[in-house]
Amino acid sequence: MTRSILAATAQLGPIQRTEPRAQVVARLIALMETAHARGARLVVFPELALTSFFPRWLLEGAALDAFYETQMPGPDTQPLFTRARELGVGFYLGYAELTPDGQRFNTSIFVTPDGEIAGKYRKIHLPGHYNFEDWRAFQHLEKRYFEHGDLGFGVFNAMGGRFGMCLCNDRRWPETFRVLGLRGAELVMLGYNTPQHYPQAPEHDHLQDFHNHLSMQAGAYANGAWVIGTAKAGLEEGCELIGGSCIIAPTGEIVARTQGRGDEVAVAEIDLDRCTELRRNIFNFALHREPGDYGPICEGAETRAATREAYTMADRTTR
Ligand code: CDT
Repeated sequence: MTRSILAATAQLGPIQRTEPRAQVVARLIALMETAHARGARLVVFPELALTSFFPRWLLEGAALDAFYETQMPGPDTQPLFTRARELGVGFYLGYAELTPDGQRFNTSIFVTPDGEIAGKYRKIHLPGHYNFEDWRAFQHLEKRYFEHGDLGFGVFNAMGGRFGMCLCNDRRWPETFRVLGLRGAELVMLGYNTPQHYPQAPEHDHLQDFHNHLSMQAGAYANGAWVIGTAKAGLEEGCELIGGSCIIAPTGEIVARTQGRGDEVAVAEIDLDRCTELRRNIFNFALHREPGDYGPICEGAETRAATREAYTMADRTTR
């Protein structure tokens, strides 16, 4: 039986702050229909795909809560689930999650073609800062608005393959792909919102597209996995976001990519069996990995957790 899936990256152009959820969902459905018309059975949407990238503003109370989903699917997102099921298309979707007990996560889900949520991921590497910093052209308050993801890097069996997820900044960390690779992920799906301007090191602004592809291509190659990375792109509320959404083969080659910074679909056939080209050879983990020499990779977990907690508490006291 072939394990090929025609898959799509479904890039979104900017979402302005006043754009209603229902209108954004209509855009997602239009992208899904375009992908389906081109034969796709799996569609990957961006990170925080239902709203403008709100960590760029200092918000609180109802103004902040308005950006989170308390139900998935909820009234606004149900039409996407319904249409996907009608079309027989699976999808990855990023959104801000507010749980019943008040926890906030930057989340993605993987929905199978029959409409089941097969997997959930909560972002682990949260970039940015906690407090308003007036020297920045725009804020990046992910550390304030989201908790550290508590689900680990899960891998889910569906559609005849093994699927992993991550979100945006996670792709810059080789450990993300390696853990997913060790768990047997054959396709890693991820969405991103990446500003062209990097406030801490503006001399790297021209390298944002390069670093985007460098990270994802390396992650694909070193783990023998397919990767689909999908941007929210374009000029969103004064902040230019990179595009470059793409589908990457286990060899590290980009086999399909978007060309602009608006709503756009790119498709490619993903043969999951091609992962073995790498995993049976150069990256045969059982034969060639040397975990006995990788100790420092996993040291410091408790220190890191304590630092995270202390940092958050220090911020709370100064609010
Ligand atoms: N959304 C997200 O994680 N964006 C980051 C921006 C880094 S600069 C704070 C990224 O890694 O692309």
